Amino acid sequence: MAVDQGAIRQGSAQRPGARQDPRLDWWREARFGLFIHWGLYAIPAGEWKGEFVPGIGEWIMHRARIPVAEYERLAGQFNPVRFDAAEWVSLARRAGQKYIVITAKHHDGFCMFDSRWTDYDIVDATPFNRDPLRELAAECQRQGLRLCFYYSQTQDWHHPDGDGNDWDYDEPKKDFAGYVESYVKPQVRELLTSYGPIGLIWFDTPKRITLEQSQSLVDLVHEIQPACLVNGRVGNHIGDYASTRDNVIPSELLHADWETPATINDTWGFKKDDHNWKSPQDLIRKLVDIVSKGGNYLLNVGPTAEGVIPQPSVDRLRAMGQWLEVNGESVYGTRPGPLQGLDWCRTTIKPGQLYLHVLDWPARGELRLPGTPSEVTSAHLLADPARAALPVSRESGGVLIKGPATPPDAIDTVVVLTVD
Ligand code: FHN
Repeated sequence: MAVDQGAIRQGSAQRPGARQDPRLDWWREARFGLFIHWGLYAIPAGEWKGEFVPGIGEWIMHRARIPVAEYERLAGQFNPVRFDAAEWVSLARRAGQKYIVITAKHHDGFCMFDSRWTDYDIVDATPFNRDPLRELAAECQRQGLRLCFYYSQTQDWHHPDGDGNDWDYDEPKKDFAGYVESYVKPQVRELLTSYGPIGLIWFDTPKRITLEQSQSLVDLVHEIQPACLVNGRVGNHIGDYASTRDNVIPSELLHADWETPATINDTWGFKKDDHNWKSPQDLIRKLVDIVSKGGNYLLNVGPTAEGVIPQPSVDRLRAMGQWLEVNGESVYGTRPGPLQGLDWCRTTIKPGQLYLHVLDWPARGELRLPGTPSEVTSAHLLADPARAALPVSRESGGVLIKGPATPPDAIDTVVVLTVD
């Protein structure tokens, strides 16, 4: 099937042979990750000088054209004493997420790690004086999750030669190449040498970066940690896998390694006036939809300036974890199933098994499959510990499975079909 180019923004996943790369095995198995956007922007939380600033929270410096000297002062107030790495990692683990991607440096340029290349970081510039990435690295090791870093390689509204700030600095006078060589690369090296094994580096908004610069970042990452993946937003259609546009789920199966980065409400960084939370049903179905098309779901939380993940996010992640606790077998390590494009169901597969995700339970529990490429030898509900067999019969052009009359799971009932 043709790749939905419209949905994919950056990445090389269509590269011939890419699917054979075993470095991606853990990521293909994982299917579900936690994205964390956390930085100084959590202090204004969408409000500047008494005005609510429209748009996503972490863009407040740009949207409100806040001068560097003024924005910098937020660092003196940043003291997230309620931050608890063990709690965050445990939340992700209980949600069924297998990796965490946290903002080491977002577009505002503030470093959430102890960098020796700047004092504009959480250890040197805040009363908090702790390195949360170090604490998360230790907890991820302890609890068995992979830690990954988001790093804004092109936009840096604080650095005089970074891209994007035209209210403090004169864009044409910037030495962007110098910024990449003498700031971005040393920091990427720092991130890959100070925190143990890193699952992936998540670059973003490549904008003006050249192919040579993108390639040199990929090479640098692979030179220091060969197993570390690089997402496609490093720019210029390279990297180990592709990301769709934010919150976009492709309309059809993609023969590629890809992910959807997504929000639970409408912002990435914490915003006190964003209460537009997606329901657990919506989120679980989005996860299943993505996995059935071969992708990963990287779902975001935006902690507060105190270091607390908002309760509505916690509640939703817990609900997802409860569903995955029962149905995870039909998600982790699966590939897209043969039945695509049906409104009422999604399919995923493992060798010898086809998982039918029924979103819209049919009348009388009669599940009619319009034809599968293999012979169905038995069926049972994944949530049924007794694995009681459901009657399976052939009918013209397809298969009929007789399930319970009422939907066992209103969100997604998974029927396991054993196939030849
Ligand atoms: O500009 C960023 C945005 O703040 C956020 O980090 C998202 C996450 O995918 N990426 C960029 C916009 O696509």
